[in-house]
Amino acid sequence: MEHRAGFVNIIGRPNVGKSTLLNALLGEQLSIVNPKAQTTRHRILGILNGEDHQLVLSDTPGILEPAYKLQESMMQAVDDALADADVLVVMVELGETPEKSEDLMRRAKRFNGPVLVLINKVDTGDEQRLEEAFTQWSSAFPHAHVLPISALHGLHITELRTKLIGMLPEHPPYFPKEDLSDRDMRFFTSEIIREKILRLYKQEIPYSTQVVVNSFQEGPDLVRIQADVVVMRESQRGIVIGKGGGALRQLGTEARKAIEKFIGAKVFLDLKVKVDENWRTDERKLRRYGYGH
Ligand SMILES: Nc1nc2c(ncn2[C@@H]2O[C@H](COP(=O)(O)OP(=O)(O)OP(=O)(O)O)[C@@H](O)[C@H]2O)c(=O)[nH]1
Ligand SMILES: [Mg+2]
Repeated sequence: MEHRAGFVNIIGRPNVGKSTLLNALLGEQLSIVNPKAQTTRHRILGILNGEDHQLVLSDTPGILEPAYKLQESMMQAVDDALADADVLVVMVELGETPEKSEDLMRRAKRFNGPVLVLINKVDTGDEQRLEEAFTQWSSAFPHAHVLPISALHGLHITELRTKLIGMLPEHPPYFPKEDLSDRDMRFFTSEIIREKILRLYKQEIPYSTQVVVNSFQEGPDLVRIQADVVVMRESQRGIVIGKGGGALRQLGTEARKAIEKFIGAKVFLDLKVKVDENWRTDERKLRRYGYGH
């Protein structure tokens, strides 16, 4: 039997819906999604397995002009995804123009293989805006297929999945067929906690925070997890903990519930807040936290 397999890597500006698309194609809430920009910090693989195909999707951080080391490592993750893609998915949102998306265009133009441009969030506009976007993106990428979708509402996702599988080269599977991702439970646990931080805290806190899962012990009827919320400064520690520990308690409760839902088991979550001075600007610290190569 002919078997198709390959890497379909999604790139785009922050917040356009890349992680939402990965989840929609997989039918699983694998990658965290949030209305705030710069939610995704790593390249995350989501693997869609069928009897005669293996579609390896990559979610990537949103493309930006890096201002500090963490963001540089995020852009390295994007460049890695450009290097090994069989198919490149360029995701834009309705209202975005090629002129304003220079960094995205520059990267996408470097890629030599087949490109699919997805205009996401079409639910937010009307026919006319969609037509304008279609014209602009088709002329920016004359050799690409341009497809309007809504990742959030599942519009054209089934067709897209079929189309992507059809674009894969003939190849044996890259990963065991039961794998869903290259990441483990510890990683997803830390991401779920980070998503709650994005949701519960304002301003610079989510961007100054890193989550480290130190232990993940599966017992017969309970998973015991200890994790550190790492901030950059003492003042941020106070904010994360909140008056009388209230904010941290809320974070703990919400994160625990979300982790329980993800892993399908009862969880005991112990969260501690630690300060690691300027962790996001220090290359050695970043590497220790799993960023970069
Ligand atoms: N209206 C609408 N909102 C969407 C759609 N797709 C995604 N969103 C919303 O857009 C926001 C950002 O979605 P994400 O999937 O986190 O975007 P991203 O591109 O992964 O963002 P970064 O990881 O920060 O680069 C979330 O609030 C989503 O619910 C869509 O089709 N329509
Ligand atoms: Mg994302």
